[in-house]
Amino acid sequence: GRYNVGVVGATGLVGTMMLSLLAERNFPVGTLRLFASARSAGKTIAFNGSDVVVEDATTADYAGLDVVFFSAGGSTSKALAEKVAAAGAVVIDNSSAWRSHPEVPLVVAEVNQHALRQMPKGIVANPNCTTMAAMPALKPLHDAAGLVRLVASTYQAVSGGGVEGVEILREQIVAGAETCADLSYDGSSVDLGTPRKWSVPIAYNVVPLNYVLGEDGYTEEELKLRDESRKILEIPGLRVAATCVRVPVFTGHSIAINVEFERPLSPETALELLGKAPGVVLSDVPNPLEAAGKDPVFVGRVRRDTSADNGLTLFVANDNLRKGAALNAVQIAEVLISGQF
Ligand code: A2P
Ligand code: 11C
Repeated sequence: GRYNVGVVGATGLVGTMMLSLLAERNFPVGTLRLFASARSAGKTIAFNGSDVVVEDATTADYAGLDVVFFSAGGSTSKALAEKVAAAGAVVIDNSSAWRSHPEVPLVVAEVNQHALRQMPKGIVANPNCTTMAAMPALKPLHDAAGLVRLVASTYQAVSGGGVEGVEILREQIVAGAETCADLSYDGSSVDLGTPRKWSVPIAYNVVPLNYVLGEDGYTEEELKLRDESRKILEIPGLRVAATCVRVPVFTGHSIAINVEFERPLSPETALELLGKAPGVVLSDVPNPLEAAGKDPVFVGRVRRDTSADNGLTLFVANDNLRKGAALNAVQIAEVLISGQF
């Protein structure tokens, strides 16, 4: 059969990627409807050769849709997801709005499809792009040795911050292009303009305070990594400490990961497990340019963490718009329509 599909946030980076992937993966789309803010209502977006008119998400009538993807921020999902589910669609939500709700499964396609068996609200949540990059690699290691502690230091691309994040990095790179080598001696020697979105420039720099603070001095992004990892891997007591850093990369979130297990796990065994893990590709030097535009999580630098008992350290890189967001959402839809989970 064919499915009537909606995309809320269709003008955004993730929404645009969802449309590409629906086409690329030949998802059986019947009618496609696109939604965004009132600012975009009336614009047209091409899909499979025809132009689709963007509707105002707030005032639209959602009747007749089977699957609706949301990627228009947490407040839009909080306001609209239940209404859209009540109109009869399964909602696949890419925002943080529903991830911690006990009646909403939080699903990584390769890791915990079985969680889709219980979705009483008709809403399924897609993890944060940072969490997503780690899960396909950590799951087989956890199954083998019992994960107890995770330390993650991230290198996150600006496209995780949407259209605006990409534009800010581009502007600042261009502003500094001619004279950037002067920064070797003095970090204030090049005028990169007034910082926007982040409190300090992102070009030629790194930003270790990516989001607003939550509890204990951790940012919301860092707490998401903790809470989402616990829920997806089903390890409620998992000890997690994360430092989430924005770096001047356009697409591709990378993470330096240190993990501790209940039982010993050698780097050789870990590599063997990772080599056959779905959604994982081994790489000698996993990096965001390798990952951008590709589906898998690239994993490498696997070695013993000599500072811990039963510890390993590894490095992962993944396209934050594809697997990190749109791809996993489309994969969830594919699993749901297959009925096999
Ligand atoms: P719009 O383009 O009309 O602002 P990104 O994070 O990549 O910038 O994309 C955000 C997406 O969320 C866009 O499609 C944007 O639409 C949409 N969006 C933002 N605010 C709202 C809102 N209040 N209602 C519906 N869609 C929204
Ligand atoms: C970032 N991970 O890179 C964020 C974007 O909870 O879905 C996605 C935020 C979220 O900025």
